[in-house]
Amino acid sequence: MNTGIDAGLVASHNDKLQHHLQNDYQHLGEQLARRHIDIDRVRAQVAAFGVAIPSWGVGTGGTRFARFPGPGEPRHVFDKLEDCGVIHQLARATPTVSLHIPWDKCSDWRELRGAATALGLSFDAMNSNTFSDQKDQAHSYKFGSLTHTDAGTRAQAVAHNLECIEIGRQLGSTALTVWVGDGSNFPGQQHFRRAFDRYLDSTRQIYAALPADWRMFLEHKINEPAFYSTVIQDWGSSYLAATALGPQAQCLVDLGHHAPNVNIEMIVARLVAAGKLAGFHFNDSKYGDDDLDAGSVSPYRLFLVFNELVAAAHEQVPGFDPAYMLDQSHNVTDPIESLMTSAVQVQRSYAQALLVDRDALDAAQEANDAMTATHLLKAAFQTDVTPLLQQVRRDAGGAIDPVAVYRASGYRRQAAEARPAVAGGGGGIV
Ligand SMILES: [Mn+2]
Repeated sequence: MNTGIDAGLVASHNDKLQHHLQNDYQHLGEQLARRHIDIDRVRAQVAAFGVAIPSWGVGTGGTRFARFPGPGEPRHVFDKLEDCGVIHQLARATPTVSLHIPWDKCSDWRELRGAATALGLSFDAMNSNTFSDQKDQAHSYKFGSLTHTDAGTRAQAVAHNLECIEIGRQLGSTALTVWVGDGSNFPGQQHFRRAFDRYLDSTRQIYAALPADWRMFLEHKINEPAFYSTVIQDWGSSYLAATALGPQAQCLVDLGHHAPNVNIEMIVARLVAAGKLAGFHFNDSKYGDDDLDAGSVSPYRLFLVFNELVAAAHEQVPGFDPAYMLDQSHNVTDPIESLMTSAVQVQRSYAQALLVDRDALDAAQEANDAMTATHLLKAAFQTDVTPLLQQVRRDAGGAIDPVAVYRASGYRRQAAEARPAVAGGGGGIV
């Protein structure tokens, strides 16, 4: 088993950058002190922040046109864990991994849990898959799964979700994420109300099997693979379903699953207020797809989402406890580099949102001073918190410049030698 990046290499890279980091951190500290912000307090909050890696993210992704595999792709879940270990070792922001079943099935879950522990990792939400058919499956999901018109197909999809809970229990997970691709491609193809009722009937059976300390995350998506209608197409349908199911069911927001120009931060605020925000799948989008790296196109939107989250924590909204996960497909980059960069981008947005002067913003809102209010947000967003993030990584034993150390390590080249390409490997996107 690969044991990650040589600690000596990390240290020698850090040593070279330490002088600059010290100066930059001190300068940022002075800037923040003028704004009555204690940089060390922010540093401690950012250090406690983590975002989960999706196991499927460490393989090269693709589109419905083609997939161009990269060298050294993980062949199975143990390889995926190794890559997740490297991401966390260098960037120190991703202590958990989210598995997808059956993609990540293995013969010994105890061994897998042990391997994760050895890498300093634990398991986040379990993800079920009823959007593609598996080998030897009795019923096809071509026309749906949990909402299929055929009771046998629905029962098969329910049973798969129950299996995911059982596997997750063995791994120490405490959440199940359910996303279905169910929907229709033609007007008239599906009876909208009946399909939703079938969804509720199926998810009630899954909900009933949840351990008491588990949550069920319902993930909505406006389209794809169904291109005319999807059964859980937006936060409204997701909220209706989560409310019908009960308190352990909440709504997961994937940033790429909305119509263009939708105000996602406002959806977040609504779900926070309703006590129904499960958490996030972070990614970015430009034309409606969700495959771009988090914050690569719209970092301000990501900041505005975190502004709502930090405000909710600041105001101590009861039950506020969102789960954070990346969910993106890496088609042209080394997935490890993309995931480290994205985790740091999410962490950056969180750090920036911590810099918002909440009292001043409250006052500006009460006074209807739109210009001051928006300036307060921009002042936080435009603060370069890079030295703070670097310091947090350094404190935790990570790399000041994770991508540079990763490239210098030769990890991918070694992985390519150790992992001969297999058919059907790689990643996906949900
Ligand atoms: Mn997702």
